[in-house]
Amino acid sequence: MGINRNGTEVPNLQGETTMRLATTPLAIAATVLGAATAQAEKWDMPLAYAATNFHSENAAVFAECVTNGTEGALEIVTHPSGSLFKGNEIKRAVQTGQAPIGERLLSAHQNENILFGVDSIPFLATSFDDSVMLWQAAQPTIERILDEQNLVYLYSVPWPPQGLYFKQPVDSVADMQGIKFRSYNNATARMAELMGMLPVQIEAAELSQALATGVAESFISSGATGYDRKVWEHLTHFYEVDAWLPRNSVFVNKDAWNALDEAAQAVVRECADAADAEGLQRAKDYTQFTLDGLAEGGMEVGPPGDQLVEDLRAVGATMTEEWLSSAGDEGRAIVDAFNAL
Ligand code: PCA
Repeated sequence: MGINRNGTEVPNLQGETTMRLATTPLAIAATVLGAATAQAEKWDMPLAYAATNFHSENAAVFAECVTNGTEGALEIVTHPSGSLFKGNEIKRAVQTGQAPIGERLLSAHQNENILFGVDSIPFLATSFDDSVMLWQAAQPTIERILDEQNLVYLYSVPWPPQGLYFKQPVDSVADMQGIKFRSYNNATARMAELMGMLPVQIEAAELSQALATGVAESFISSGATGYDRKVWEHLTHFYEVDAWLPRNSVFVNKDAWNALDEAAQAVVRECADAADAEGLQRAKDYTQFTLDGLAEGGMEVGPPGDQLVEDLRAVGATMTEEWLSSAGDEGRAIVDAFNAL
């Protein structure tokens, strides 16, 4: 037991009894300070994707960086695969303080603010370099929107380019009619509709099961997610469409952030900047590795045929117009700034 500032006995970590009375201001300060350092903060960090996915591995390194950098005063513990909160629950959980920090695909929240969908405009930014530039143009606005939602933005990492998965060869949009299509955000659902498919929103963590049970027969995603979910067990074709590179962003509940002292905040910022850069490199490294993995699993992996490219461009043009008209001046300004880079 120890003594708190009122002179009453409180338990300490050693379970010892300290009969020192905190009578002088200095002693009180020392006792309070001692209590503050002894009371390490632990942050649970929900993640939606597989533990072996590069986003999750990157987040685990970020968590360790913070834990080590603060000498354990702030310990971050990651919870991958939607084990703490599912992907579609994470943002709300962090906003309301049920979780102090989390990672989420913000483009799935386009219904809250259309600008969250800026990374999922078809064929606008289709390479890692373009993805970085588009985010450079968008990040200040996204940070402001998150701030208005009680969230502090930390870092963001792109997924590899998005391609189409099927269980048969597909040469054009005409070949897709009526297929059940797994979506993960507004853009993927809209794309399915425009291509004559039937969208159903499913978490990546539940993708294998959805394919196994026939709830979904097709989807758009990275080679990474197909690889993570071993989709070669159910599907045969991956077309490298390079439609866009959506992002996962990491953010903190603002009250949890404000409760950290400046030194801890500085450590978190430093680790976040490192995670931003290292995550990008991991995404690049994971791209070819996972495409090779799909092929090794028995899938045909390659570019789409000319007719499919043409059909997808038409769908993309419609979606771009729709996004720009609902995103207004702010959306247009981001796209213009990106195009000017
Ligand atoms: N994987 C995630 C989002 C984008 C991606 O490549 C998913 O399919 O849920």
